[in-house]
Amino acid sequence: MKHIIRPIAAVLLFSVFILPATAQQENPVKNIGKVTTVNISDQKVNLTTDQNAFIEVTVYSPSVIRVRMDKKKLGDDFSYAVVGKPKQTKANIVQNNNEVVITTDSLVTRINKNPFAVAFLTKNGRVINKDEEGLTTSWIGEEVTTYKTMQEGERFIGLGEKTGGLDRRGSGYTNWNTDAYGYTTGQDPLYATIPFYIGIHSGLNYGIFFDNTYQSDFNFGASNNRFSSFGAQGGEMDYYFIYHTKLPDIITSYSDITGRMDLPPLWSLGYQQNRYSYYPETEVFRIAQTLREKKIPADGITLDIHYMDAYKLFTWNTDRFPNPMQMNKKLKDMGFKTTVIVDPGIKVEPGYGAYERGKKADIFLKYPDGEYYQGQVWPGWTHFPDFTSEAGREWWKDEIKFFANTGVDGFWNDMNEIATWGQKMPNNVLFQYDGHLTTHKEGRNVYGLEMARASYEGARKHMENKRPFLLTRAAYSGIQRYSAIWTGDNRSEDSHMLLGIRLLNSLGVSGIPFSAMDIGGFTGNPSIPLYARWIQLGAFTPYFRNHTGVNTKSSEPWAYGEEVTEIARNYISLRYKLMPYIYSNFYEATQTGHPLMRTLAIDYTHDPHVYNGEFDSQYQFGETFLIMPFESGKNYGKVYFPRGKWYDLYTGEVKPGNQEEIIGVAYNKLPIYVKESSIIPMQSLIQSTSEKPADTLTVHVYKGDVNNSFVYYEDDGETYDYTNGEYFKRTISYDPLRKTITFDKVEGNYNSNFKNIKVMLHGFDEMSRVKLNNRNQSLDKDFASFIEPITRFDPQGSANPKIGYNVQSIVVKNDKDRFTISY
Ligand code: NBV
Repeated sequence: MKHIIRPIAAVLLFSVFILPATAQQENPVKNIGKVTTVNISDQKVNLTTDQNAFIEVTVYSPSVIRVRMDKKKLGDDFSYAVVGKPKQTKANIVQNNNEVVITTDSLVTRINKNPFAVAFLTKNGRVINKDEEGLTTSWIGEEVTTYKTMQEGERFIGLGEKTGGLDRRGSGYTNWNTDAYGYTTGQDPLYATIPFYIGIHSGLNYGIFFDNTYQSDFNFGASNNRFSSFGAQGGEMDYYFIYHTKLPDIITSYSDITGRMDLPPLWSLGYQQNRYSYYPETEVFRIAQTLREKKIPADGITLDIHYMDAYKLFTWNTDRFPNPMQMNKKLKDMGFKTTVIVDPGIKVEPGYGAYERGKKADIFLKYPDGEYYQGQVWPGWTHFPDFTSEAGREWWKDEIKFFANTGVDGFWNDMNEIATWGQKMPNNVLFQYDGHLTTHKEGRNVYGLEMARASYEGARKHMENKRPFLLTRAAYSGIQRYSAIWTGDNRSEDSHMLLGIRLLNSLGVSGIPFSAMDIGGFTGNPSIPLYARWIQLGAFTPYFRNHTGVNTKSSEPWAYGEEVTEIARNYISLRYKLMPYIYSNFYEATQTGHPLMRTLAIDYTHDPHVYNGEFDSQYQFGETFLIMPFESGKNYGKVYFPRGKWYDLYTGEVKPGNQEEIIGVAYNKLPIYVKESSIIPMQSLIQSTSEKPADTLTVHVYKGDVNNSFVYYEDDGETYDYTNGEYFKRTISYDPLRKTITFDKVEGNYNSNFKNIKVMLHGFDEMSRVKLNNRNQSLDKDFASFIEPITRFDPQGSANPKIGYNVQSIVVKNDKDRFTISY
């Protein structure tokens, strides 16, 4: 009996004392609630809810809707990322008892009133994306999260510098800029915060940019089968929803909001030789000289922290670099530009100039009691300029003059997460946040962005009409306006080379076209084949820099033996020959935000193969080249050819699209294919971009079944004169139905480097003549060759056949007027 009475008593006790208490307990998750007031004005709807939430939905453009929410009145509309303003847009906004409906030319936004929930639909009623109606938006303390219904088969790409596969479905990510020395291939977070992703399902695609600089978290169905979500530890829920039928247009709209890159200096697209660190000056010259002697084209030398006096910023170690101005001048005469590293930490040392000047200007980060924050990094205890204050940035801009005065052309912003020897930085450090005083919790993720901004603006201020080059490790959305980004301290491993490709591809879909990884790996030493493969791939990354850590083997292209030297020379040379193509693609990035490294998801969004882990590191370099990044040491491997036709770069052999294939992979050749109908402008080999190429531009045209066009762009590559019309731009188009290749009339006042254009025809039938503007012209026999044979495979030297194949060509004048070649 006793054992029955006991449980009954327990149940009674539970219901009397515990249950009512439970029922009265407040729900720790505070939901946004049901709409109580609606205010419609022009392109905007303001709402409040019974839970005292304030909401604002703004039509930014026909394809972009911004949603802001807070559990108090919305604050000042301030963002470090956003530069785009709402465009005057025709929007029809109506309401009834249950909902508010906003209709634009491209989508329908339905705001449900009870509970508040948003759904975005196509004009014919298909759900693109909608709030999870049970969860919608809620707060746990200060943490705010919006939950979206997981759509059938939904995939997620983007979010910037995030490890893992291309498709992020099933994973969760955190944004908290972190010094991730020697990170693993699955580590998260890394250095940069780009809270923008693209959702893809059932033939639809959309983007979401969540503009909040607190630590943010994204869940794409990680450990849950109900929703995708995004949220932050504090601040407003503030997101931009972007819908376009074509994925590249989503990237363009995102870059309308957060800005696009400026044209980079041409030299920054050449090969850059780095190490931690080249010193003294004689060593720098040895490297520069050897690159020239070995005929390995190069444009940049980078100086890492050892150029400074005891790691003190804005100083030179004069034993190692007695006359930096003279050195930089000499390097320039050899065709090299100098980039220096800049760290944010200023050594606390009475008498040290930058420290004294910083104190005087009172621009360092402070604790709430007014004392300067000190963190430990290279020079020992240091203060950090507050780049989130106008005064801090102005101070830095003046300091930058120190380098500009010695002929430095590039500024490499390191350790700006902020890195303090891998230690946690205290949260009570205050950030000015430009008039919105806040703590480390909100300031950290934009520190790198604002440091890059100050460096960029400083360089612009002191370099007159010359374009500076900027590189940064930490970042937030919008970084593309100021700087290129590199993926920090990777490892010399095959998996890191492939991860690096995916990181750069992901940065590319996230609005950052100018990116890099340390070629060869930063920690450890690559094997010979790995180094060879990596340098080949490096030639097809936007910023091409070879870099390695402090205690590692030398990583110059000749450090891995004669054969690798030849491989490196081949691919670096190919990059230089491709410069007109690459530069034109950068021009495209400045206009549309489209990246150079294009994951196949950009152009083949709804082809499931693209997301298959076997193929998800494949990418296009520009829209033309299909690059197959293989691990080193593989003799064959499986690749996927998306729809269309693909030409083998080396043999001209055509591969049909829409199929998987096992291909042979040679150690000395990176598998590269050219898309049908491609138009590729190339120039003669030069050893640095300061050298003028020969006066004929070669334009390769590959026969295909689809129309294609390419915007060719040229300017001085150095100044801002292009903003005054000093450029040379024309569209080149290929029409297979009409059988024409047309060079449009040139726009701009710049005189091209090229007097002639040689058009090389790939895959076309043998023809005896073509017509140039209706006049017959005969064709020449020609040989298309992109790389040289390697000695090992060519012991007899020139006796061995060159790598390439026969084509036909025609040379025409580079006339500024429109002209057509028809066949
Ligand atoms: O300045 C030294 C290194 C630099 O070479 C590297 O590229 C950065 O990511 N820097 C980090 C400082 C810390 C190295 C352990």
